[in-house]
Amino acid sequence: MASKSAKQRPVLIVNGPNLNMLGARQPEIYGKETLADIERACRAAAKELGLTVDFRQSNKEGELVDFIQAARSANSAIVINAGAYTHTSVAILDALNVAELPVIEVHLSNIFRRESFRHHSYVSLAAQGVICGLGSQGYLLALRALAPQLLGKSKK
Ligand code: CA2
Repeated sequence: MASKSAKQRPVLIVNGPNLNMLGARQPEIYGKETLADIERACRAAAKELGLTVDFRQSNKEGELVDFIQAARSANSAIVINAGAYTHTSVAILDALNVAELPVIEVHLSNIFRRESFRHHSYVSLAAQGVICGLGSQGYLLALRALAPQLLGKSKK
C-alpha cells in the first residue's frame, strides 16, 4: 500500500512528565487548563488548519523516546513539550534527530524567567522553533507554524 503523504499523517504532540497534572497545581505558573483542555483546543485548531493530531503524554523517558521513534514513519511533524526532560534528556534529543521531521518545542511557562537549570534545553538543539511563556496558546501557534510547511510540501 502507498505510504501516507505528509498531509495525511498526523502531527505528533508529545507531552512529558507531570503535564498530566495540569490544572491541579501551580496554576500561577502553568495556567488553569488541564491537559485534556489543551488536547481539545489542539484538535479544534488542527481541524481548522486541515491537519490531524496524535496527542500523547508520558511520565517515562523511554516511552517518550518510543513515541518519537514511531513518529518517523507515522507522523508528519512533532510538537514537543518534554517537561523536565527538556533540560536533561540526551535520549530525547537523539530520538528527535533520528526522526528527521520538523520539530517545534513548546513550554507553557517562560523557562528563561525561571531557575537557571531551566534555561538550557537539549530539545532546542533539534527544534526548528521554540515557543515558551504563552501558556497553552503555544501549542496552537506551533500547529499554525507547521501547517503551511506540511500542506505545501505534500509528497503525494
Ligand atoms: O513550562 C513548561 O511547559 C515546562 O515544560 C513544564 C515542566 C518544567 O519542568 C519545564 O521546565 C517547563 C513541568 C511540568 C510540570 O507540570 C505540572 C503541572 C501541574 C502541577 C505541577 C507541575
